[in-house]
Amino acid sequence: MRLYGYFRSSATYRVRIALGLKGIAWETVVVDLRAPASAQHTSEFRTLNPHGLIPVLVDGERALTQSLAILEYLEETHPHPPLLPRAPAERAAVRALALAVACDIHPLNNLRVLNYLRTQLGQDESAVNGWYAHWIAQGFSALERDASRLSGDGRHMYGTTVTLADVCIVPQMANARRFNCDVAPYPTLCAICAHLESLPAFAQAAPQVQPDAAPRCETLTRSGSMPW
Ligand SMILES: N[C@@H](CCC(=O)N[C@@H](CS)C(=O)NCC(=O)O)C(=O)O
Repeated sequence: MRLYGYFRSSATYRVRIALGLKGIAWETVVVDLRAPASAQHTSEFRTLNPHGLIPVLVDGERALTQSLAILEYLEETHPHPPLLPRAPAERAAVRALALAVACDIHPLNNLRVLNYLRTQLGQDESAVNGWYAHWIAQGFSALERDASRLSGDGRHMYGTTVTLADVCIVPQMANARRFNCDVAPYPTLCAICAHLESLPAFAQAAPQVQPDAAPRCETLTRSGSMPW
C-alpha cells in the first residue's frame, strides 16, 4: 500500500497507527503541506484527491480518501487485531468517540481553516491560537468525561483494548500539545495517551520519527510564521 501523507498531518497519523497495529506494510509518499510547496494544491495531487486533503491510501488500483473511511477499510480487510468491539452498541460508542475527534474538533483546526482566519479574516497569530485552543477545550472537556465513563482501565478510551477511538485521540493530543494548548484539565485523556504512545505501533507512527520530519519544520513552527 502507498500512503500519501505528511508527518504532521494528524489524519495521516491515524492511518499510520492503524497500519502499524495491523502489521500492514506500506510506503509513504510525502505531500508537503507547507508553503511554498503546498503539494495538496497541485493538479497532480488533486487528480488523486479532488478535495486537496491527505491522507490518501492507495491499495492496488484504488485510491481511498477520508481517514475514517480508510480505517474502516483496513478493519474490514485486515480484521486482526480488531479495532472495533463486536457488539453493535459498543461499536457505535467507539465510533462516536472517534468521530468526536475527526468531525467535531479536527476540521475546525485544520490548516486551511487557520489560513483562512489569517488571510481572508485578517486575524493575528494570537487570535488564531485562541481559536485553536477554544475548540480543543470544547472537545477535550467532553471527551474527558466520556473517557472517565467508558475507559475500562484508564489506558484506553473505551474498554481495555485499543480501538479506533485511541487511534484518533493520540494524534489530536499531539496537535493540541504542539499548539501549546493546556491539557492539564484532561488527566484521563493524558494518561490514556501516555500509555498508548508507549505502544510500538503508536510510537512508530509519531510525527517526529517520520522521514519527512525535517529540522526546518521545527524552525518554522517556533518562528510562528507557518505552524505546519
Ligand atoms: N476528514 C479528512 C480530513 C483530512 C485533512 O484535513 N487533512 C489535512 C491534514 S491533517 C490536510 O490535508 N490539510 C491540507 C489543507 O488544509 O490545506 C480525513 O479525516 O481524512
